[in-house]
Amino acid sequence: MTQFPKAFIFDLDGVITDTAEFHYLAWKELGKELGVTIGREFNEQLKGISRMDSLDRILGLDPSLTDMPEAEKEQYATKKNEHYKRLIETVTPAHILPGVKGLLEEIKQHDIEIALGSASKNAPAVLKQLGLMSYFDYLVDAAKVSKGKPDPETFTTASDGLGVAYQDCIGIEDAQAGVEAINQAHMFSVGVGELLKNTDHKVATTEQLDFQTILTKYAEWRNKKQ
Ligand code: B16
Ligand code: MG
Repeated sequence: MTQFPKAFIFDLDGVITDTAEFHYLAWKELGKELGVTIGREFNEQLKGISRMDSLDRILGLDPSLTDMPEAEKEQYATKKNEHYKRLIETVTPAHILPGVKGLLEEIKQHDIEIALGSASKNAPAVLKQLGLMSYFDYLVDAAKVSKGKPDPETFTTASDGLGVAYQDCIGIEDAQAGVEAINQAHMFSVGVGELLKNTDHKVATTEQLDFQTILTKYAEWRNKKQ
């Protein structure tokens, strides 16, 4: 029997849109104040990582900053977020990554539910700017979970919110921590990015996210589990 999924859970940054660039610009701006240089290569490490964990990694670049008191860290994190919020005001539907809108349409046409599983507290604002809010049946952002990716909580909270069993869900991620989170939630993992490991299905770019191919691979995965 062909197995159909009941829900898709999308990561935001790197899957639906490339907010990583805005996070990068905002951290870079903060870096100037802290006296640390944040390069593009280093920024790769911050993808999918929470705001505070990202700040900790940045402070780790300069030994004189590593024991900064929590209250001061909060102030810097807030400052970065202020920069970031100003930058995302420029986000429009043109910033949706290629292939994503078509995939969302196809999922909806098949009466499959859609949730967001993002580590960003700004996720609802970004979805609104992109004009995609109406596609989503349930949103999980950092405000709803206590443990970030690679912990499975982001994805299990999404499927619990939709009332769907974990094995009936497909998660889509661009960060290794996110792929691990999906796998640990016992869901089918789709990875966007050639370097990702341990995915159940992998594509190089969002343009290659093909609904029928994902469904076929998912059905094979389910049949193997039985
Ligand atoms: P915020 P995702 C993540 O989004 C970003 O990849 C990561 O760079 C960012 O630090 C994190 O959200 C928190 O974002 O500061 O807006 O709460 O990939 O999980 O959608
Ligand atoms: Mg991501």
